[in-house]
Amino acid sequence: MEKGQIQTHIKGLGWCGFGIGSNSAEVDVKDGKILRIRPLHFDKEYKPEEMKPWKIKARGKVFEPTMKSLIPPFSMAYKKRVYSPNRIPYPLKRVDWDPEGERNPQNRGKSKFVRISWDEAAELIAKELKRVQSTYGPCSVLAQADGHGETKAIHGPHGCQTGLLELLGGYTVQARNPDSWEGWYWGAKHVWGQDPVGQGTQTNLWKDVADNSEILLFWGCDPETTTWGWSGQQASRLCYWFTEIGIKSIYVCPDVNYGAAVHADKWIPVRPNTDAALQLAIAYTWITENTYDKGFIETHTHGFNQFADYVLGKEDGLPKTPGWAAEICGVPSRTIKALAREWAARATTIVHCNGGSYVRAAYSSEPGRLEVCLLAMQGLGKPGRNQLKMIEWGLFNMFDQIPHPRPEILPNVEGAYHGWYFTIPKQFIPKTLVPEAILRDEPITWYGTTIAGFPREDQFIQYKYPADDGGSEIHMIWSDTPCWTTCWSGGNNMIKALRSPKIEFVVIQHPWLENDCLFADIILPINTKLEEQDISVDVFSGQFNHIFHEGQCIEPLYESKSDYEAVCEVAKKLGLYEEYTKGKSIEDWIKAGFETSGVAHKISYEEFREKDYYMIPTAEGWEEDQAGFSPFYNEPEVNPLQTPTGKIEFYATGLEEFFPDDKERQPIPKWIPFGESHQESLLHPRSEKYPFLIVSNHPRWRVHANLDDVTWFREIETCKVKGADGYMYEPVWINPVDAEELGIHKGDIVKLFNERGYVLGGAYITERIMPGVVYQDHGARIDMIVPGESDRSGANNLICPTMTTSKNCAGEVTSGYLVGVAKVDINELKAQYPEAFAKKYDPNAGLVVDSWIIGG
Ligand SMILES: Nc1nc2c(c(=O)[nH]1)N[C@H]1C(S)=C(S)[C@@H](COP(=O)(O)OP(=O)(O)OC[C@H]3O[C@@H](n4cnc5c(=O)[nH]c(N)nc54)[C@H](O)[C@@H]3O)O[C@H]1N2
Ligand SMILES: Nc1nc2c(c(=O)[nH]1)N[C@H]1C(S)=C(S)[C@@H](COP(=O)(O)OP(=O)(O)OC[C@H]3O[C@@H](n4cnc5c(=O)[nH]c(N)nc54)[C@H](O)[C@@H]3O)O[C@H]1N2
Ligand SMILES: [Mo]
Repeated sequence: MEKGQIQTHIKGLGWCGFGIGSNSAEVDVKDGKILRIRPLHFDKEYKPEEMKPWKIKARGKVFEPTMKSLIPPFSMAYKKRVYSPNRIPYPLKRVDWDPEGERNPQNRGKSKFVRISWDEAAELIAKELKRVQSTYGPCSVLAQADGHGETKAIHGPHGCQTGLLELLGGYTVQARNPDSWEGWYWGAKHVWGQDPVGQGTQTNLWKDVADNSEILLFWGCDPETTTWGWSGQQASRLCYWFTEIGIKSIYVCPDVNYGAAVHADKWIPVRPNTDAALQLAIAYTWITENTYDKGFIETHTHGFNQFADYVLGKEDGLPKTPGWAAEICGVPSRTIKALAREWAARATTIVHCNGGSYVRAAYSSEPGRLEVCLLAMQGLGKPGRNQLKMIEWGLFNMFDQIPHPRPEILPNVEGAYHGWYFTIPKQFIPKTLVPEAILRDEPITWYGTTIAGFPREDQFIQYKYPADDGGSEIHMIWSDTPCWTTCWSGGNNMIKALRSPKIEFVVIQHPWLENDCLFADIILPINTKLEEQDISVDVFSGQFNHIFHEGQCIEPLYESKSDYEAVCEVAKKLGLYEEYTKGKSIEDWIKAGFETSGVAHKISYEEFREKDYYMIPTAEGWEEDQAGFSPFYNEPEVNPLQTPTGKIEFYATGLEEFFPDDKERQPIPKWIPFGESHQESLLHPRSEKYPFLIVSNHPRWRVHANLDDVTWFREIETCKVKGADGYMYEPVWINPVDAEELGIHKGDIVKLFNERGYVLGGAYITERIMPGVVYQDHGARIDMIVPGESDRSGANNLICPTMTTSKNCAGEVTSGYLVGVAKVDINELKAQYPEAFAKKYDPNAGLVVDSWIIGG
């Protein structure tokens, strides 16, 4: 390569992970440095007639894919993450962790790290693995190996260690919760038998909506934000087009989110996690005004009468009128009635990305299943009346059901993939229950594997930790997903667990020094995908399915290696290198990935490598596939649902059979403001002390824990608010009415608090958030003031409820809970905790690595 010459590589850049969810991009490299990242022009190597682009024609207009990839906007800034000053440069060991002497678990998150060599790190890990497994049994090692991240196949991003642990005789896995869709999983699944939104029946819905819908209800949906790191810009284009062809967009959410700001014809503000009351009042209006589909209820549903009795107040003496709901949810009763009437009169489809925070709040099973009940009351599957998913087209088993035209081939990279596969070894712990499992001395139990895609019946099976035959307590953690603290429910509790003396060794592999990494004993420096060669597919972006080879753009930075290579180092020390790698080189793995991808009969490997990508043409006749639930709508007997009755169950027969006494998830969906598990409602006396409901959305300027240190974003005022002390605080949106009452001004440093601790933020005063509600995105890099108690960066998951969705539902609760809000005197805090505030800080990148490395 001559100096000054530009070299270009295709890379899949998205953050879903698992080797899918990539949006193909091109990376220009000059003199060994990344120059820029830009879309891939599909027509560089393929002619449109080879790709057979689909076209949706409706109301005199046409919607079709573009000839370039619609990459997520975050991708374009990714070089800032690659070159972040927070990259972990070399292997590190916690200074006061001595495997031969004092381990000082209580100092995790407090003490600093020293540099060690790869050789020493791998040797220490191998030794500890052998010691822990021979002392306590194979299951005593917990693999935290789930999570989203860079879309890698050969190199990770999550679960490379599980392959090696299997060779060592077993491990415990942290089972990935159905995080994105808890409410659908624990609730709706018992009504329509299928997994969450979009994982059911989604065939040809874009076409159905374009042809038949008159109203789109964006219910807890922000199609402009949740696509920025995910499926790219197609959702945005589609929303503009739906407006262009005359479909009305109504947004139901506590904030004028970024989608509402540009697409909404109407915004209906609703208080966080009060959707169930609003939904019940809509049902009430339809029942009392006789505007629901009685024929459909008769032939397609089960248990409507019991539901109607509850709605009308015959069961509990409390009719769920619009007036009743208005008090609870903040939507005026006239608006509720108007919404109900419009919905009944005009073909309405509900649009989600994954459902918004109310499917991840206390008792989220209830609004989740109430939505399906409402859809059923208007004839689910009738033309224009469906539930439409706006991201992740093509995830998991949705492949046949994606709303863009039926693909001819669904390419995959299974043959090259090294990550965890959503299978469970002998012992597992749901992610939400990991702190409890560590902190409690007695065994714990729960229902269901908690893994997305598992059948409804699995929720009736009770599991246990430590598992009965061959299980054991965990004593070591090996994580490649070090963001439990800032992404899950009750992070402060996880901090306590990570400091437990039961956990003798914590090894973490990660590219950046952040979040749970600070609690490790050994840290391995991982590189980004731009530093490695790989193979990837795009089945996700709603354009064309395609598969591509990913070239190595730059040399690995510092001493970093890929997740896979890092595990290889440990495997070598254990004498398992050949077995772990199956004797294959990276080139061999790429070939294996190609050969099993499903396209090998279409293009030779040589041609694939020469062109670097293969575009899969759209299947002929895709328009004929029936839309969404219309097969069920048209012939319910021929196409039954996977519920016990095969019908939509207003009265869930499975719940009646297995949990007859569960007050928090009864056979009929209910409005549950508070109960045994949660008291997170304005109707509960706790709200006197903590009078605000917090909305903690998926971050506009991050993907969860990813990207918090991207310089280009941090200068945007909804990304960070610069405090008077120069620190970049995570914004807290406060309505002007509340701000005045609290004496808070724009830019003030504030704290959000409850019994579980407090986090700071920077006040952003705006009418885009409704009164009584504050909004702070989730996922900020933690910056502890007192570990386990307080945090400066605004990592609000630290203070969200530790209790799961409800007693028998092990889901996360991460939004829509109670907090107090107050202005903070930062100088007072600084005087109180001088050490915490003395850490090295760069406003462009947050806390810097050197503040954690001795001699760094
Ligand atoms: N408050 C609040 N909390 C929520 C939610 C909410 O709505 N509100 N939503 C929930 C939802 S839906 C989800 S999906 C979860 C997300 O939770 P996770 O999926 O756990 O979070 P991520 O930050 O996407 O990714 C996990 C970690 O992987 C790291 N990573 C990325 N690429 C690589 C790699 O190549 N190698 C290694 N070793 N590490 C890598 C990231 O830096 C990050 O630390 O959060 C949940 N938490
Ligand atoms: N930029 C970015 N994009 C992402 C992600 C990310 O972290 N960052 N994460 C990805 C992942 S893993 C997932 S699961 C999806 C999530 O996709 P979603 O579940 O759709 O995302 P959320 O941000 O949780 O919620 C969307 C909107 O719901 C509204 N909302 C919040 N609380 C309530 C409530 O109580 N009631 C009602 N009616 N509305 C409410 C807010 O307006 C919010 O903007 O996004 C994906 N895309
Ligand atoms: Mo998610």
